[in-house]
Amino acid sequence: MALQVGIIGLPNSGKSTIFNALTRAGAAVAGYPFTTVDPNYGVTAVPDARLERVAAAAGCARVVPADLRVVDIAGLVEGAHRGEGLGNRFLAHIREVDAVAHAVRCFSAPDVPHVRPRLDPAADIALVNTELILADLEALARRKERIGKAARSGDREKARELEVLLKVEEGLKGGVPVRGQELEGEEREALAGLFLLTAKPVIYVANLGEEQLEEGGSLVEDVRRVAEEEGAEVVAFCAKLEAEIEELNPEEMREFLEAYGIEKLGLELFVQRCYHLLGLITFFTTESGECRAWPLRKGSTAVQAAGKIHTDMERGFIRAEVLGWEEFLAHGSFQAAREKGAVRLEGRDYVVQDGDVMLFRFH
Ligand SMILES: Nc1nc2c(ncn2[C@@H]2O[C@H](COP(=O)(O)OP(=O)(O)O)[C@@H](O)[C@H]2O)c(=O)[nH]1
Ligand SMILES: [Mg+2]
Repeated sequence: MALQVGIIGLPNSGKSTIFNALTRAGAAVAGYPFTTVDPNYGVTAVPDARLERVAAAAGCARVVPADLRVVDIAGLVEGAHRGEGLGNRFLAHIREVDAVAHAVRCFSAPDVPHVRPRLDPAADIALVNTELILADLEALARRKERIGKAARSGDREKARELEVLLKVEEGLKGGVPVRGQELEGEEREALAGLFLLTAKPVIYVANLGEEQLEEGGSLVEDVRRVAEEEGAEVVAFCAKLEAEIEELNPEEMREFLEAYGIEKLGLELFVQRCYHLLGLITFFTTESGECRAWPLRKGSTAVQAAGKIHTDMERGFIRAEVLGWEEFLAHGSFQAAREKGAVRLEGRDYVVQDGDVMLFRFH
C-alpha cells in the first residue's frame, strides 16, 4: 500500500480547498494519469525540478512524476473522540494515513463560519490535538486493561510494555503528542501496534487569507510557535488563491504570481514537504523514452527499488547501474557514461540515494 497523507483540521479551515487544488495540480501535469478513487481520496504529482532536467538530457518524450496520495479527512469537531459528528469515521481514516497535514485557519472571511468569534490558530490547533490525544488515551487504557493482568503476574515483556504505556499516558495527559515525546526506539516499537494518532508525523498548514500574503501575518507566527514545540513543520499559503491559480495557463500563472509577489507556489512546497515527511526519496529511470520519478522509502536497497518497477525485476535482479542525477546530466546517457567508465555497478544491497538515476539488469 502506497504511503498517504491525510488532511485534517476544524470545519472550514480549508481542507477541501487544499485537497481540490492538489488533485487538480496533479491532473495538470501533462500526460499524468490522474485518478480520484473517491471524492475524498486523490493522487497528486510531486514537483521535482530534477525530473525535467534528467528527461531533457535523456531525450525522453514522456515524463512521469512521482505521486503523493492524499486523503481529505472530514469530521473533526469537539467531542470527535467520543464519536461526535463523524467522529468514528474520522478516527478510522486518520489511523490509516502515514502522515498528517493539519490545516489551520488563518483567513478571516466573515461569511465563512468558524468555531470561535476571533481567529486563534493556537486554540484551534489545541482543540484538534486534544481530540486526538483523548482518542490515544482511550487506546492506551484499552491496551492497559488487556495486558495488565499478565504484566502483574510475571510476564516480563508485558510488564515492560505496561511501563511504556504509563510513560506515554503521562505525556499525553500533559498535552504532549506522542511524536513530541522523548522515547527510545524500543519504546516506540512497543507502541507500534496501537496506531496512535498523535504518533504520526505532522505538517501544519497555515491557511492564510488573500489579504495577509504581503504582510506575512502574525497568525502564522502563532502556528509556528506551536509547531516548534513539537518539532513539526509549517507551510503557509492561501489555499483559495492557489486553487484559483491552478485554473490558469502557464503564462497567466506567471503574471499572477508576480502580481502577488509569490516566488513559489505554497502547494508545491507543501507536496514536497509531505513527501519528505513520509520518509520518501526519489530515484529516476530513463528507459524506453520515458523518464520517471519513483518514490522509495529512505534506506531502501537497489533490489527493493527494482521491485517498485516490477516484481520480475526484483526476483531476477542481477545488478543496478547507477549515476547521480547530476552525473547523468553531465553524460546524457548510460551509454556515454559507460564509455567514460563513470557508471557505478551496484549489487542488491546498495542503499539507494535520493536523486539516483538507475538502470536495472535482471534475468
Ligand atoms: N477568503 C478565503 N476563504 C477561504 C480560504 N480558504 C478556504 N476558504 C473558504 O472557506 C470555506 C471552507 O473551505 P473548505 O475548504 O470547504 O473547508 P473544510 O471544511 O476544511 O474542508 C470555503 O467557502 C472556502 O472557499 C482563504 O484562504 N480565504
Ligand atoms: Mg471539507
